[in-house]
Amino acid sequence: MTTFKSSNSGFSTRAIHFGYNPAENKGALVPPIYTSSTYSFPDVAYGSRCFAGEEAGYFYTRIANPTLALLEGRLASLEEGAGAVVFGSGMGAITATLWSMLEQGDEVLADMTLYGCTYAFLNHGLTRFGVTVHHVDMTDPANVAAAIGPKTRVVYFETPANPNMRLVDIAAVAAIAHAGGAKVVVDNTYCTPYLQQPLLLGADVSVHSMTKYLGGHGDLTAGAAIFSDIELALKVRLFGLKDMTGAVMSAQDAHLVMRGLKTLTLRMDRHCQSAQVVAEMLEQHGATAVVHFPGLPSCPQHELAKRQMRQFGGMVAFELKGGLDAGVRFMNALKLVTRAVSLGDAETLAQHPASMTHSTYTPEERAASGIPEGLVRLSIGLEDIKDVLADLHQALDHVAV
Ligand code: 4LM
Repeated sequence: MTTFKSSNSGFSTRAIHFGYNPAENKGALVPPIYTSSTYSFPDVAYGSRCFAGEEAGYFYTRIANPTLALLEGRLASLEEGAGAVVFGSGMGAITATLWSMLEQGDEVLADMTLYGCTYAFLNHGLTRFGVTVHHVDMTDPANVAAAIGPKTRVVYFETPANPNMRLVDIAAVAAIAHAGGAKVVVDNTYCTPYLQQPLLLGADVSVHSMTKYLGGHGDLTAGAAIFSDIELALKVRLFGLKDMTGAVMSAQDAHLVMRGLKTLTLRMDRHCQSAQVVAEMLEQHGATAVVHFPGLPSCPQHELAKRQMRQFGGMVAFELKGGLDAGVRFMNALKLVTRAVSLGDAETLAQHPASMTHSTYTPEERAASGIPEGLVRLSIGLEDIKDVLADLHQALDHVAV
């Protein structure tokens, strides 16, 4: 693959240019979108060699496509991986990766807090196929050391975790996992490669929902897995993607993600800046009981966040003193801030994890996972901060009456 303006360039430069040379594409500034699902073979022998993996050519888009390959190269470069595979959704990336890494009888050690559908896949999906899943509180790496066993193949976590913003020390947990013979998969969706680089801290795989910040505009669903080991990347492509899930990404969406990547650093800087302002306002407001944001000095993991993240992200979670009832009244009073799931869009979004993104847990499981029923989650967008603050204030006033 062409690595024009490649490895020595800065992050933003690679996000815009990596792997593409207009001179090789009739001068086109924007890479072409290859919509072809299939590819012609000059003769049978060539096609056979492609299928046997002896020839690197394209033959069917569910396995590889030039537009997807450009995005994959760019993502691997941004997170310093050996390779990447893209998918039709974040759940496609997570399921294809784990299907490829696990066999019947294996065990997964997962953090206690995970995005609802990941939790469901682990506990209601993989367990039906002879994989055992244990959850521990990974905010303390000692819990990982205590729970890891000879059958643990994968240690899995999100940091910050969706929705309660708890952090996991990637380097510490990766060292423990590797000493125990397990591989580490980190969901880096909340941070993006710009804010956090799990592979450089020792993780083996970094998974993303590109539906969020990487796409950045709420107009596509996509996922990615970035690998430190190219052999594992190949296995996930040829088994997890091709045979197990078929969760292929569309070339048009790959084009949109690459368009989003061009402004990733600018958008993330703004998301992070505004989220800090919102978190500080909420913490000082009399109606809130607790605010979860790693950029607050009051956050018990603030020092870890400073060490592991470039900035503190665009997500804020909080509980009101009035609990669930107050949270519902607050959300219903919002005018500019949009009541919607998902995150990382230009629009500021508010959602209620217990009844929406984390309704795949039972109430008892939510309680054990540190997800309070009254928790409200905000994805801070790119609007003028004064307008976001004004809307949050008027909704908080509504709760007070
Ligand atoms: C949400 N999240 O939270 P796709 N990993 C993380 C996520 O937050 C999500 C996925 C994977 C939300 C969706 C409704 C940390 C999704 C799954 O939706 O399959 O691209 O990503 O609001």
